[in-house]
Amino acid sequence: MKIYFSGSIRGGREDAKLYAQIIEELKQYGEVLTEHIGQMDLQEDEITDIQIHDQDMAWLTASDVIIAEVTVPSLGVGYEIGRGLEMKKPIYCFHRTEKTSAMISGCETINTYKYTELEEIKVLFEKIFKEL
Ligand code: 6K6
Repeated sequence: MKIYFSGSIRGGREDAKLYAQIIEELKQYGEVLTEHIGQMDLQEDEITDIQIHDQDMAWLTASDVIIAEVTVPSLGVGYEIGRGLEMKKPIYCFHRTEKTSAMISGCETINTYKYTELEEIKVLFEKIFKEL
């Protein structure tokens, strides 16, 4: 199972530690293609935006499922969700805010979950990956 984890980078890094914890949890279900999302010390200088986009699109295409933490609003995460939908990938979005964008929660083919604790995500992952 190839897992594409999506989380904010230039949209804001306040949840980076949480992304790392989610990625660690996801690893028991398959290969996480985007482990760098949880890195605390990002080095963006060594890679161009074109390289970032093209590599991520290749990983997105290769993935079997997309898991996105959408609490911190991010253009890149929204773009990946939209492209993933076009590719008919199963998509699961998680947010801690009361609401997330209506374009995410209002899309019937995106599975959206509100949660408060990482523990809740762990339980949801068990259910989700059993059904995939
Ligand atoms: C190097 C090491 C870690 O990150 C880098 C360079 N930057 C990016 N590398 C890989 N994917 C990226 C990078 N910047 C954005 N993305 C993709 O867009 C990720 O897959 C995220 O899910 C999403 C974040 O978008 P923004 O708009 O918040 O940056």
